[in-house]
Parts: sequence; C-alpha cells; structure tokens
Amino acid sequence: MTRLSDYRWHRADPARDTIYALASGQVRAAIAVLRVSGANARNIVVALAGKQPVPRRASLVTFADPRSGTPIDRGLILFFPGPASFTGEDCAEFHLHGGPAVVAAMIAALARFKNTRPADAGEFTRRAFENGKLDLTEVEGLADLIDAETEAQRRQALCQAEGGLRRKAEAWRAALLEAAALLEAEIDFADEADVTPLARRKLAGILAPVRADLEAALAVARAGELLRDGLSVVIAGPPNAGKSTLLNALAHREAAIVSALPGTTRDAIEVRLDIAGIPVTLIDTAGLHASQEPIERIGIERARAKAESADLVLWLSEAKAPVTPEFPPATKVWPILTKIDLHRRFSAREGAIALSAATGENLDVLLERLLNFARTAVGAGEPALIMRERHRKAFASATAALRRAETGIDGPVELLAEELRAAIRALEILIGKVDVENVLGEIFARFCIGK
Ligand SMILES: Nc1nc2c(ncn2[C@@H]2O[C@H](COP(=O)(O)OP(=O)(O)OP(=O)(O)O)[C@@H](O)[C@H]2O)c(=O)[nH]1
Ligand SMILES: [Mg+2]
Repeated sequence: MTRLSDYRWHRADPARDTIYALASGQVRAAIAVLRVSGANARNIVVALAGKQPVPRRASLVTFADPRSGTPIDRGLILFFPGPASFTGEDCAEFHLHGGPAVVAAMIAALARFKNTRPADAGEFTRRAFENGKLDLTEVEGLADLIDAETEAQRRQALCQAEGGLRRKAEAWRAALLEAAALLEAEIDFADEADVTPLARRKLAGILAPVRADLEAALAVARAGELLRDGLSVVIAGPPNAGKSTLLNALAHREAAIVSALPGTTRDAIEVRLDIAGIPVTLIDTAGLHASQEPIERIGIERARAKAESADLVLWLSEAKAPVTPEFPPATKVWPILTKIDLHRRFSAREGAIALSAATGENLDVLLERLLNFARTAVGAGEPALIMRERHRKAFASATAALRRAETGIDGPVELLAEELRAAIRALEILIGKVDVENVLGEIFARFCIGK
C-alpha cells in the first residue's frame, strides 16, 4: 500500500517538514493525543487553537478549522518551544476526545498546512536523536520501554532510556581521550626523550579500570539480553505425558488441546508468562517418539529443535514409567514426573519434581524452581548495561583493543595510539556518534508511528 509519506520526494528537504501523528493508541478512546513537531508547529497551534498558549502549560481551548472557523473539538493544547522539547524542535500536543471522526477532522486540518505531513514510524524520536536530545542507547532504551511487558523489563529499559549506559560510555570515552592526549604529547616531544616510563605507567593506570568495567559488563551480558528477549522454556516428553495439561495449568487457560489420545499436540504452542517480572515463553510441543506418520514427524522435528535451543527443557514423563531424555549435553533439562494423583506408588528420582497438573499438587514446587531459575538467569540487582548484540559487539571490540594496548604498553607509541583509537571508536559506535547510518533504519523502523 502506498503511504502518504512515500511522496516525500516532492519536497526539497523532508527533514525540515513539520510532522504530525496520532501518539495515543487506537481510537475510540476517552482521549486521543495528536503530536506535531517542526518549524510550523507554532503557526499550527495558533491557527487551530486561536491563541498562542503559555509554553509547557496545558490550556483548555476550542479547536476550530482555520478556513471556516467551524469548531472541531474542545480539548487541551500543550506547546513546547524548541530546543527544550522532546525533538528539539517546536512541538505541540493536542489532547482531543478520542473519537474517530474527531481525530480524522483534526488530521484533515493539519494536512492542509504547508510543508506538513504525517510522520514516519519513529520519526519524532529520530529527530530527537539527530538534534542531540538522545544518544543511540537512549533511543534503544525508549523502544524497549514501549515494548516492555514485565516489571523487570520496564526497570531495565527505563534505566537505559534515562541514560544509564550513555553516561558510563561517555565517562569511559573521556578517560580514553585523556589517555590519547598523553600519547599525543609523547609523539610531539619525541626528540626530547625516549619513551618516558612514568607517562606509560600513568597511561596504564587509565586503561586498566576502563577495561575492567567493560569486562564486568561483558561477563553478565547474557542476563540483560535474556531479560530483553525473555526466557524460553520448552515442555517436552513422550506422547500423553501430560505436557499440554501442564502448559494449561501454568497459563491458567486452555491454550492447548488436551485429550487421552497420544499424539494430540502436533505443532509448538507458545504462551507468554510473567514470572515475578521476568518474561518467559512457555512452549508445549508434540510428544517425542518414533512416529511413521508424516505430519506428526514434522511436529516431532520442531519439538526437538525448540528443545535444543531453549533456555530450559521440562522433560515430562509419567511417574509410573519414567523416560530418560536424550538431548545434546548443552541442553538444560529438568526431569518432571507427572500424574502422581494416578500413581500413588512410584519411585522418586533424584532431582525430579513429581507433580499432578490435573490436581495442582506440587505445581508450586515447580513454579518456585522456575522463579529461581529465571532470577538467576537474568541476574538480580543492578539493571544490565548490555542489552543487545549491538552493545555486546561494541563492548567486546573496545575490550580487545584495550587488552592489546595494555600488552604493548611499553611498545611503540604509534601502535598504542592506534589501539586507543579503536577502543574510542567502538564506544562512539555504541552511543551513535559515528557509523550510525546502517543501524538507524533498523532501530527506527521498529518504533510505532507517533513515537
Ligand atoms: N489424572 C491425571 N491425568 C492427567 C494429568 N495430566 C494429564 N492427564 C491426562 O492425560 C491425558 C494426556 O494429557 P495431555 O496433556 O494431552 O498430554 P500430552 O503430553 O500433551 O500429550 P500429546 O500432546 O499427545 O503428546 C489427558 O487425558 C489428560 O487429561 C494428571 O496430572 N493427572
Ligand atoms: Mg499435548
């Protein structure tokens, strides 16, 4: 479908257009918020609200069509003059009644202003980034905050959106720039003395703590990424073991079909759980056995693949006839004995949880263990600094360059300077100071329109 914004090539400079979008969710709702940013925002506010509002204060006004003077709605107007605004440009928010016709009429009125067009996905945030209001890690934090489904995700995303990672990266960069200046001085006065051991010791004293900070963050990198993406827990086992019954019991709804016939579940069925603020995707799978039936075999292949890439596999088999799981050694598997309400006499197995998903017996034991597992996996305490592969790569390349510099600390000044530059550059890529073009499109495309 052609979008209005595809016609941007008509304009000399789309970056200077004034943009607008519905920033709140679906209409109909109690209130809809339309957002405007750009050079025209001030004129638009005056034309639609009939007056120039006090900056950053909400005023109740009647919005009217500027051509006919007919009222469109009565609501609140907020005006944020640039550069002290979210985007750095003049911005306005129109708080309207959230009905489709009201919103359509306001959008029609906005569309008639010159050099004014609907915003692309993430375009407000992109302008904030381009005007230096946010660095790249804060932009990412904002995207994660909007996507956050659980409490722990919210905390982690908020910390990053508020500059948690940016401040650290800037402090490391400042330290490394200071180190680079020491080296510059050495290059400039090269004829006066040979390598000055004192200066090199000072240099080493700057590099070591930065490298240690980066290493510490890398050591727990998986935790931040896991929390952002969520943990995957696969329920696997022989047919009829009670896998779907357990999924339904944990999800508190009939997500999967349960029947007494073996081979009921064919495809993987996913439900999202919130375990004490940590997002967990629980996946029910087809019973594993040697099947001749082609469709079931596809399901069994999928079940194996899901289990082997999961963070944890719950391996279910009936308490009266436990089955030993067969997975590659890297797979983390918990044996679970099921239907203990039917089989009162069974031999307990070391480390296995014996439960009944039908009666709920010992489900709390399983949940408690899942909770501990999730907490350990995402790490407790301080929100993680590394939340994406992009961050991990930048941290890893800065760390590697610093290690090389420390190894060659008494070596040639040019080599040292080269390693320092590489480390500084990795941090600059992280905060989006250099080399951003290839990541910007991907990051902003994932935003919604109006953000
Ligand atoms: N008494 C009792 N019956 C159970 C329990 N769990 C499951 N069942 C029954 O066992 C049968 C199979 O349950 P499912 O949950 O469909 O088993 P499954 O492992 O998903 O089976 P497939 O999808 O065919 O591999 C159904 O008749 C369930 O009602 C339990 O804890 N106690
Ligand atoms: Mg099933």
